[in-house]
Amino acid sequence: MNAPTMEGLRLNVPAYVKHARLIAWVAEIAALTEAAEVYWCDGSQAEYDRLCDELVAKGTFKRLNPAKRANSFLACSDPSDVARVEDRTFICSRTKDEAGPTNHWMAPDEMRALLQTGDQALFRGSMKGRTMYVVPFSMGPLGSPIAHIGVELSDSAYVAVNMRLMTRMGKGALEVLGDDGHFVPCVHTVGAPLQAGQADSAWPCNPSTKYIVHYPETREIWSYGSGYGGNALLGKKCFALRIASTMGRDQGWLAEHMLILGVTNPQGVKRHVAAAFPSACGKTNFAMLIPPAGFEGWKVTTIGDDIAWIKPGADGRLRAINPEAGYFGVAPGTNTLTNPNCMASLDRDVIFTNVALTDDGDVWWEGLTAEAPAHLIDWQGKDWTPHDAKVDGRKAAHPNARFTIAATNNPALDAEWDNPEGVVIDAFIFGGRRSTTVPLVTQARNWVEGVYMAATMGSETTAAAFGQQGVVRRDPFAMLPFMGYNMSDYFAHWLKMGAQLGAQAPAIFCVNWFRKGADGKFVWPGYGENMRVLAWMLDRLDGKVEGSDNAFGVSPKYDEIHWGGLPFTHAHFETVTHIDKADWAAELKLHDELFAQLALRLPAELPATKAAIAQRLGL
Ligand code: SAT
Ligand code: MN
Repeated sequence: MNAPTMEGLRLNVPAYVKHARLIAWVAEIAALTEAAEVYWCDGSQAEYDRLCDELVAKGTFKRLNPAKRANSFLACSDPSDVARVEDRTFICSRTKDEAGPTNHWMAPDEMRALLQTGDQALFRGSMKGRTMYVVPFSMGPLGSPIAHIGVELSDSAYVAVNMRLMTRMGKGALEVLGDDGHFVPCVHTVGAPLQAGQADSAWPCNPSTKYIVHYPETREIWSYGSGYGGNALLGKKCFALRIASTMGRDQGWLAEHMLILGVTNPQGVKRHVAAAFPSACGKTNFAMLIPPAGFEGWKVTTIGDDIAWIKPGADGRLRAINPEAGYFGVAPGTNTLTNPNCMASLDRDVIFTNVALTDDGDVWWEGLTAEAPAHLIDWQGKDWTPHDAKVDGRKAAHPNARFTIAATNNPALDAEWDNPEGVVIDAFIFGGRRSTTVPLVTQARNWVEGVYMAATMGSETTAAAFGQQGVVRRDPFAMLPFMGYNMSDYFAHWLKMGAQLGAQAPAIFCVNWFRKGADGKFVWPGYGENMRVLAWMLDRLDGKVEGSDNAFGVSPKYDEIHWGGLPFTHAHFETVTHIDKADWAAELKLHDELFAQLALRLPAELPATKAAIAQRLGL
């Protein structure tokens, strides 16, 4: 039953593919899944255009009005398939302890029986009637010493075209792989086999059964039943975070849920920072920030908007690359005020997913314009008018609607974004979405305090994942949904990296753009105005400002922030920076809960840091 039989199936291996192990694996998966056809992606523009045309013909894509948005498409998903499915995500390490208490775990053999080897295994025959696309990709600049190669086998052409925008996909990646290179095998099926003569749906998926599975020891990914985002574009969260985090632990580097940006001052001095925020907390906006009035001559440039791979260089300093080559960003809320660079990036060559369609063949989402168009087709294909929003709050675009674009669309793209050596990281920033408690910005006094801040980070949940929204959950390092191993071991890995870096270690800051006033409204204006906080951090690196010591680190004095052009009073400042003793007493209890959950392998430095904070608060 396990032996792959190749009767009747041609593998269509292109002449340039010489990697015997790769070919054998493709044959094995094609046999297991009973794919009707195998197609090897070369990553060319002609191939992309052809696959997009096919997706239009199938009804998965609508071509947008080229006069409005050249070469762009809209896909609308099945209503059951709109976000990452965290409760269906598994880390199948040898033991449960290695996955840790924050991950779902199943024994590898048990999972393999369920997916691959059992008589009723889900992948058996799962690609019937479908083409299996072989999608080779490089995470990181081709040939970079920080980059790694993956190959995704997927029965979704939507995945293939998205992967071309999101990664360095095709022949180039295979060239790097050579005839014996290591690659991370990624198997993906929408889990909707077609019987002979059965009509396909526009968004095939399995509405009831989904599995997003990682085997950290063998570095494999198996994804079943979803066609959406991080569930299906396996280079992203599955490889670049969950599998790569374990590679980083074993090999002495970091795979982080971080944007990377460059910031250049008017004197031409450039710094780089990497910043971690949970999904849908404005990482893309921060990475594309346009400095506000009062910051003439400053420039912010994007290296990455979601993921960073970071390794110590020969000089002992940390160097980072963006393993991705595109952005899969949240559309709702994006507009010419919140993110002008992003809007410019969306002019052409975009794949939109789950936004609304306008009557003139363009797209719309909540927050794009102050007033909604009089009529739209919503993301579920239904007529929509502003009246619908008033009556029952029905949204035209799904709150987790996305755009996919190549990084090269971004007018603020950093000149070094494709540099195989990466960029030197001067500072790390950690930020959650918190209406209360956490100040606008604080700097950790040392690496251990910084690791504490990152480890205990909390955030209010968003639509990026299935489940209740707006509840605070601990999201250590913004990695909770993306950790490939035991969270406590990950904290220990960070502490060890810091000890090795010594004086070369980047500074660590904690930020919160989301504090609300008594009226329930955000107090800090955010977006481009975040430049003011960024500038204070750079001043700290340069030793230009002393800040003021508090229980939780070092925060700016009011006068240390450049306020020019922004009416932000002392009272406003107090609202977003105030450290309230009662709030913090409650907060530290929540840190305790996290530490209790992670107690088994928790590094002693963390409870010790908590005790020091409690003492400073006089608790
Ligand atoms: O995981 S996705 O790529 O779908 C988006 C996210 O959660 O950041
Ligand atoms: Mn993300």
